[in-house]
Amino acid sequence: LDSPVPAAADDPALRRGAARVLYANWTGASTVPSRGLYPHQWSWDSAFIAIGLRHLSVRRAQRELETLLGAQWADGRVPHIVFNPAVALDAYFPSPDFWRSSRDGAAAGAPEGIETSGIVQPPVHALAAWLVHLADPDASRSRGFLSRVYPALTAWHEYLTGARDLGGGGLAAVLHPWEPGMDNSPCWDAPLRRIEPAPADSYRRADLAHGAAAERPTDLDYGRYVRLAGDYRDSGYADAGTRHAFAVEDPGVNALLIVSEHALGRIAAETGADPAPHEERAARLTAALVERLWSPDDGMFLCRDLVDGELITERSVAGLLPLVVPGLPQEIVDALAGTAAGPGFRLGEIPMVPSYDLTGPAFDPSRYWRGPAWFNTGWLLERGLRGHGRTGAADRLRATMLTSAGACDFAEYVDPFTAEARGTRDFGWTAALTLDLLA
Ligand code: 9WN
Repeated sequence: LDSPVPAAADDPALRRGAARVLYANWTGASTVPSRGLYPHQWSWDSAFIAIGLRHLSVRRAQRELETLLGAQWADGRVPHIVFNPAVALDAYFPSPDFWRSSRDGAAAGAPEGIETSGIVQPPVHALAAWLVHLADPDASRSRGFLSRVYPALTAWHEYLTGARDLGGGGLAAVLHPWEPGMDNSPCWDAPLRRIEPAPADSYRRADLAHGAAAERPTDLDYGRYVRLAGDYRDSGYADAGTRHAFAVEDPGVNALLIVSEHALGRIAAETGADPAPHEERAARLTAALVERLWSPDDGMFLCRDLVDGELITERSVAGLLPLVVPGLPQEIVDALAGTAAGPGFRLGEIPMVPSYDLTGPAFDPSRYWRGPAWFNTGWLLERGLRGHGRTGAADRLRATMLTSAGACDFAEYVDPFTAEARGTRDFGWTAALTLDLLA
């Protein structure tokens, strides 16, 4: 796997196609993941999109992140959706009248005058801000970009490592399957079984108007998503002093937090602040990640269910994402690379890395986060492999991702065996990360 392969040749048509998607999805202050299915701003999408946009317009990439951070709550949380008031309420569910952030989130410091969701998504933002800065440091400095985003990013990480350390072991917990961004991952099947679904007639899904039912979460999943989100809202979006029916420590979320914490250290140094607290926090998080979520028997990280305290035995791509973390013990890096190349994920053998173990009982090559391959996780693995000196494997993955992205019209996700398009097309982060891989 580590034998070098030629890097994919530059492909002007692919570059133009990816740029076209990003221009078409730009709304004036941010980018929608998809014009039809996701017509608002999403948190981790915007971070990945900024990483691609920096190759088209550094100014736009900065704006993308600043718009998102403009909707940050006073308690530090960055909401997973920032709603566009010009979009019809029934275009996406759950809509602003479900979350009621400016009213029900007031105690947690939701902003007035902007409607958002009340949950979060993985913290890719500080990494994105740093990469946007690197694209043109002079332009970044002349606008004071990093100085302006640094306090918001610091407050965001303090929220995750403070209010969200619900397990008390030093990791950030997620409270809803939408928070880790991998909505219907088989990892959530067991924790979700405890949740009474909301009545089917109490809400209306909007996603099925834009996507095949066989490629989306089920109605039973949605009933549970709605119950959990509604209960969180009804608690005033309180993290402490309330019993959470769903609370999980996810290795993907925490790996991204660590990488972003390292980026925050770089941002601190660049803006004249002290990087040491960030490097120390990154080190503490890394130790906690290994201590709480590493499974030597599986050769990968697992999720921990904080309701029963146990590790969840399902193996998803989230458990490989800590490969992006610098400074992991070498035997863990070796084991992760071995697991990625093994029968569960077949890195280097099939075109794309699946979202879930190919040999697992819940594997489905078409249904969302239960098997299809996604470009953001592929991009992270590519970066992780490269960062740990596994250049041949990284080059190979990069080449197959680029071939797949063009052939699938920048699909949201693809069948991992055939790279056939699944989900929506002209998807923001697929286009953005293609541009980044081409750069
Ligand atoms: C719920 C926007 C988002 C991504 C998530 C992906 C999907 C939303 C949905 O779309 O989730 O947040 O309606 O299915 O799972 O990762 O951020 O692209």
